[in-house]
Amino acid sequence: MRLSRYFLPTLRETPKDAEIVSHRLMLRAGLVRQESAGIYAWLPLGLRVLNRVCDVIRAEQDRAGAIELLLPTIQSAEPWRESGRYEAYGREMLRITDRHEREMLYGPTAEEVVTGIFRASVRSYKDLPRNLYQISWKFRDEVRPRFGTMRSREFLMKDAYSFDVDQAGARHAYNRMFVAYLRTFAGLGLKAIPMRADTGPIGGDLSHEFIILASTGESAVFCDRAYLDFAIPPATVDFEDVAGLQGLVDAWTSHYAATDEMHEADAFAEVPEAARMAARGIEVGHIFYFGTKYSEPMGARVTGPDGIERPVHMGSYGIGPSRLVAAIIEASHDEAGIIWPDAVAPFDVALINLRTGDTGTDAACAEIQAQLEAAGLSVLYDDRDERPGAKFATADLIGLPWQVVVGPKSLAEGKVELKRRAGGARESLAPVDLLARIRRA
Ligand code: 5CA
Repeated sequence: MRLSRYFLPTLRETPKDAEIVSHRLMLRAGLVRQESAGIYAWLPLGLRVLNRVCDVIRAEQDRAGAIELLLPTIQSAEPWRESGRYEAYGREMLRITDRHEREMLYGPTAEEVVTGIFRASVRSYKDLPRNLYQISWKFRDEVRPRFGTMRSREFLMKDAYSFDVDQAGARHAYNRMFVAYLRTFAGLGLKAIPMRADTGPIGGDLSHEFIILASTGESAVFCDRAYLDFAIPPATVDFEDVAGLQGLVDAWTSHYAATDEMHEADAFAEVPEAARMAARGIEVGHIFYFGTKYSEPMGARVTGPDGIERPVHMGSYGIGPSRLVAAIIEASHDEAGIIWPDAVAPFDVALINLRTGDTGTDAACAEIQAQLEAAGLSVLYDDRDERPGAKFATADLIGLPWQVVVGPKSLAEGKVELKRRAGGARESLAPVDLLARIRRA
């Protein structure tokens, strides 16, 4: 992609009302633009990151056995009345009346819709277990939307819903998602710690929040430092292995870790002092087991192996991709800008032409772009008629993992410069060696 033909409205000034660094950088780097309070447009560069975050989430959901579908964002009030949540949800729910005076709403979550779909088509334990997930926009009329896409009113959510014949099955479903989440956040270059959590309006009695430690996080959290060195389950983990998954979850819940609402000072005091960590964190995922809370009132029942009908056991599992984009920036930036982890970078390489208009430099850049793209790397080629300083600043700001700097002086020696954005290491090498060098990292 040539930058001269792209749409990248970067800002030179630091936006005044943006309180945290990720919000400032998302606006400055042209990832998003605020349309109204807590509502953002995702600009092309931001959308590429958001899509890559969703790709990682999707791959791990699929690996864990969940099945993707897509539910409507505008829902009928009807199933919410059946579950008893229509009144209970309060003013966070955006309520809409259609032209026939029917009560509708913009979904803040989708337990009711998915339970309705399940109820209409599944009758027997033989069709279980199932886990259905979607990645779609939600709306919550937060009293205080803030920190950009970190706490917005409209936000993207991956929400999965599991159905099992009994509690033991539901526990396995919960463990599948627990392990999938560990892999997902690690795949995004983040260290997330599962913490016992309050269940709020979703309900239920078993729940973990996945928290990333960050000084700007909204939640106070308390945990054992040991979690920072825990090994992430490998891609080969067997999601059908009930005991194996339970073992992993037991290990990952064996030390103290709790959010503010669930914190027990006495239990925390038993953690060896050197390992005690009181910090702030960002909630990037939240999983719930709530049994028959929705299936019972909504009549979502299955016949078990004994021929007896019973309400299905459910859980729900959320991740916030639009919040994650901000969280990744909080965890990975410097004074000059964003430092994208390779897995989510909007482009792999920033190709910087130091003398646009110079025939030799232009030709070398075109060749490098073609060579890297043919090998499957994505390249944002800065071919604008700008000073080198401005191009370097843009490249650092938007944080692509690699910068290839091409100018007439080094070209005369048959070389270009390669810079790794993370750490800033530079080396000089022949253009033909670029691909092998980048691949080696
Ligand atoms: N139905 C359940 C799980 S599917 C649910 O709604 N869970 S939740 O309320 O915890 O939200 C799931 C995830 O969505 C959160 O962990 C967070 O990552 C994201 N999220 C929630 N509210 C917001 C918000 N206002 N802005 C951005 N992301 C949010």
